[in-house]
Amino acid sequence: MNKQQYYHFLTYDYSNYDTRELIYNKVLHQYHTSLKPDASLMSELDIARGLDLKKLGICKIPNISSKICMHLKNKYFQEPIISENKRSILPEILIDDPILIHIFSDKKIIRPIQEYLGIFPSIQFIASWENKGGDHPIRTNEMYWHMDHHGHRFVKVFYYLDDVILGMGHHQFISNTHNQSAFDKRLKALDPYSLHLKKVLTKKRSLRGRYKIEDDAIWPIAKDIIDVIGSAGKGFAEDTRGIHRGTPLPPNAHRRIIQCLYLPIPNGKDKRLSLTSGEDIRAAVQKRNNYTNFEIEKLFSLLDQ
Ligand SMILES: O=C(O)CCC(=O)C(=O)O
Ligand SMILES: [Fe+2]
Repeated sequence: MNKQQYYHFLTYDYSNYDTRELIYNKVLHQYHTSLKPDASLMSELDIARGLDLKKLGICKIPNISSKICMHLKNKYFQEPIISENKRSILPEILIDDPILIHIFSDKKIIRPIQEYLGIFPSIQFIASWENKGGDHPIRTNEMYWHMDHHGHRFVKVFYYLDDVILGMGHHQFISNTHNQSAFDKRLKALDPYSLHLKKVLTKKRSLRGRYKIEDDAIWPIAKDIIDVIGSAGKGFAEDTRGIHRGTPLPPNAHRRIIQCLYLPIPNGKDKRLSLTSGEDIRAAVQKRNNYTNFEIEKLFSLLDQ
């Protein structure tokens, strides 16, 4: 396998989970041992959150303040969105924002993710967008049940910038669908009623963005849906290899959000950015979080290539 085929295998291949897991662990061994999770550097809460990620695929993280949310909304979402249903800010712009870098480099997020991934994470990109409800509900692709493909294991951290109550574009995640091996076993145990769901998932795994899962197909596992609601500043971390979606918004409702993707190892797929503010921001993040040189290097390694 060349490098590209190998990345593709880890990111998209559903046929052999065990081989994926084996390769993943082999690659982790190539990193410096100090980047592995170390209980002495973690609070009990960090460890518990890492375990939630492992078990459920989602965990709580500390919220950001409403003042910061207001600042970010004023900075990036001044212009009202009129005709579109979704507006995104360019990742190239966001990656240059020291406030966002500090938010997403905080050890209270990083340590649980490290615990889950088995290695200190790297930031792949930062994203931010606004969803707006229209008179005729138009659903973006992310408003259908789906899974993301950024590698064998990865984490997205989200912060709502607006208050989000049920039905106002809240995010949903189906717990314990992120680990393919466990999920497949669970689907098997649901037989015979899950036959349709299994067919639908197989189709989604191979056709990905070219196929939309019908909402009702997920009923056999609907009891495990986690609805994420909260005030502006609400944060959560999720392995979005699990089944998730944003929900459609009613007319004129808005939901603004910031998000960061963390990878354990490169995936050869996502765009690379450069951190133009460079050394200063690195030094500030390192100092604030007490990161070692290896850690700070790993945190920003994907951004600078
Ligand atoms: O908008 C949402 O809540 C879902 C977004 C999503 O699917 C993603 O960021 O991967
Ligand atoms: Fe997604």
